[in-house]
Amino acid sequence: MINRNLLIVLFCFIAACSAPKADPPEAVLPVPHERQLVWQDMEFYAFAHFNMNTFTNMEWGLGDEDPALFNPTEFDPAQWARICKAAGMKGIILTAKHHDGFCLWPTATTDHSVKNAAWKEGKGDIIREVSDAFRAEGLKFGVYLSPWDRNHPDYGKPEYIAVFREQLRELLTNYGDIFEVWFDGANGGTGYYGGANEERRVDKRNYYDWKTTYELIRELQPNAVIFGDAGPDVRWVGNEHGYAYETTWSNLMRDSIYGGMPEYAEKYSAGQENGTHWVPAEADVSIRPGWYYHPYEDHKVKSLPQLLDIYYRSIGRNSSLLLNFPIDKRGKIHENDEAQLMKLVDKIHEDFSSPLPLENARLSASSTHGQGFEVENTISGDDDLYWAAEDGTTNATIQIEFDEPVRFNRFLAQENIALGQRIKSFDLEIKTTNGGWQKLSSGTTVGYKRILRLPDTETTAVRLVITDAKASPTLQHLGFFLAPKVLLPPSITREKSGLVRLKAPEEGLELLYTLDGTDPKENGQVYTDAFTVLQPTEIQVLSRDKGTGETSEVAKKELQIARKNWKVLGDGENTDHLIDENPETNYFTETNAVSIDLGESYLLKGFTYYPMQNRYLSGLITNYAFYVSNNGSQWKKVSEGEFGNIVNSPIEQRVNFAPVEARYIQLRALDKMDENPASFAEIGVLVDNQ
Ligand code: FUL
Repeated sequence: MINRNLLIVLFCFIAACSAPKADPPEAVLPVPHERQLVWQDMEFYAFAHFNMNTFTNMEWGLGDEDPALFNPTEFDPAQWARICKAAGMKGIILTAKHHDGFCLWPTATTDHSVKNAAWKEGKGDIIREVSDAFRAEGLKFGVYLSPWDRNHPDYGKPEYIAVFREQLRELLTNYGDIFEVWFDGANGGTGYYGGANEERRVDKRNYYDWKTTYELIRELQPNAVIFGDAGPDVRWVGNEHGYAYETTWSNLMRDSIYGGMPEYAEKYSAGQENGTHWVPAEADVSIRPGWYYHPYEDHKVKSLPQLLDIYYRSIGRNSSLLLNFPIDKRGKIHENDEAQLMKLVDKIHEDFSSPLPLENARLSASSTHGQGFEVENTISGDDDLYWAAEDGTTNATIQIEFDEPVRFNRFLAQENIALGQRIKSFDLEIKTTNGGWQKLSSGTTVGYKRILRLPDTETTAVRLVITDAKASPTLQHLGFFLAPKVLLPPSITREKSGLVRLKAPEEGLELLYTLDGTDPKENGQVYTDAFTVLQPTEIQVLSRDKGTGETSEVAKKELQIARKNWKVLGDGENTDHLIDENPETNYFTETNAVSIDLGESYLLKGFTYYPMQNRYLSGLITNYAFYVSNNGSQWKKVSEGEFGNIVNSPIEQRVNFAPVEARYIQLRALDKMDENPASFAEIGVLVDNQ
C-alpha cells in the first residue's frame, strides 16, 4: 500500500511542475540590444597600442613620421593571444590607426601604412596576423580607428570622411567578425596634414556625419558594438584611470552628447537614471602610465593593489574593463606587464574561490513576482533564471539565514539587465549576536554586476534591503565571498625630519618592523605610530594578517642620515623638494647645479641622485660632477661620471667615492637629456657606516 504522505508529496510535486509559470515582468526602458548583452558578458578584454608611436617613443605622433620606421623585430601576436587567454580576457581591440594616421594594414586609401614599412619589406599586415592569432585562441577581435588623422592632407575637408569610411569598410570586410569598433573622442588640432603643418579644428558634432558611418558598420558587422563618448552602443567611462562610479547607470541621455564634448566626463559619464538609451560604460586604462610603449616605463607597470583596485572599481561597478598593453618594439607584450597581469588574475581567482554555500542557507524574499521567479533562482547559477519582486513594488528584502556563523568580505549582485536597470539603492544588513539587525554597507546602482568590498564580517544571517528601484527589482545572481588579504609588505616613507611611516596595502593587517637588520618575522615590533630614525640604518618590514597570522614577504629599505638640518644653498623655488625624501616632488634649476649644507661634517663615501618620476621627463642629468666643501665656498671635485641608461630607466642612481670629510655637497649637471633646466627629485649622501 502506498504511504499517504508520499501520495501528498507526489501530488504537490506534480501540481508544482504543472503550475503555469507567471509571465515575466514587463521591461523597463531602455533595455540592451542582443549585441550589447553578448558584449556585456565579455567583462574583461585587452587593448593594444602598437603602431608608429611605438617606434618614435611618442604618445601622439604628428603625422609626418617616415612609415619605414615601423619595424618590429620579433612580432609575435600568438604571444599576445596566449597571455590574454591565460588571463581570462575575452578579446582584444587594436589601434589599427592612431592620430598620426599610420595604418597597420595595407589599405588602398593611403601610402602611410605597413605597405611602406621596413617590416616584412612592406608585405606585412598586422591586422591580419593579430586577428588570426586571437581567433586561433577562441578570442574576439576589435578595431580602434582614430577619426583624427594628422597625416592625411584632406583631414578637416568632406573628402576625408569618404577616406575614413573606406578604411572602415576595409577593416570590417576583410578580417572576419569584429566585436567592437572604437572611436576616440580626441579630434582635430595641429598636425602634418600632407605637409600643410597647420592647425585644423573640426565641428565635432557635424563633421563626421556619424549617423551614416554607424549605418555602414551595422551593414558590414551587425553584431559589432560601437564605442564612443556618445556610444551609440558602449560609452567611455570618462577617465583613463579605469574607474567607474559608485552610481553607474547603463542608461544614457545619448542625444545630448557628441564625441569629444568637453563637459562629457563631468556631466554624462556616470550615465543617468532616466537616460533614454542603453549605453553601458567601458573603463579603459593602461597597465603602464603611457598607452604606448616607452622603455623608461618598464619599472612603472601598475602594482597588484593598483590593478586590483581598478578591477573592483570597473567590473565591480557595472562597467567592463579594457586593459591596455603598450606593445614593445619587438612586437611583444613586455615580460613585466605579463607578470603584473598574472598577479592580478591569480588574485581575482583567489578572491572569488570561496563562495559562501548559499545552497545550504534558507533564502526568503519579501516579495515574489510569481511562479518561476523565486528567490532561489539567484543562486542557481543559471543565467536564464532570476528573482523578481511583485509588479509595482519598488522595495524588497532578501534574507539569507545560515545554520552556522559564516565569514565574508565581498558581496556580489547582478540584475537581469535584459529587463532594464532598476535598482536605485540598497542596504546590506547583518544579524547581530543579540538577534537585531545592523547595517553593514549600502550602495546605489547594481546593473550588470556590482561587487562591494567589505570588512571581514561574521554573522548567521544577511539581509539585502532594496530601498528604492525604478520598477519591481530583479536579481539574477547573488554571492558572498571571503577574499584573502593582499599580503604585500607595507610601504615605507620618511620625512625630512626623519619621521618614518608605514602604510598597509589593505585594512586588517598588522605591520611589523626591525631597525637592526634582523628578520621582522622573528623580532619585529608592531607598528602603531610614526617613529623617528636619524642615523643610517636598514628598516625591514612585513604585513601580517590578523585573522590567519599569515605574513607577507619582507621589504627592506636603506635609510640614509636624516635631512633634518640640511639646507639648500642659494634661493629658488621649491628647494625643499630636493631633500624632502619624497621622490614625487621635484626641483628644477636653470643653473644646472645644486649645493647643500648638511648642517654638520660627515665622513662621506658617496651620493645618490633620484631622477624625477613624472610621466614626461625633462632635464634629467646624464653626466655629472660631484663636489664637497668644508666652508661652502671652496669646492673639491670627488667624482665625475655618467648615469648610464637613466632616460630609459629613471631609477635612483648611487655613486661611491673615496671617503672624505665634508659639510657641504654640490651636484653639477655636465650633460642632460635635453635643454630644459636640470631636474631633481632627491639628493642623498652615503656616510661611512653604510
Ligand atoms: C585617447 C587617445 O588620445 C590616447 O592616445 C589613447 O589612444 C586613448 C585610449 O584614447 O583619447
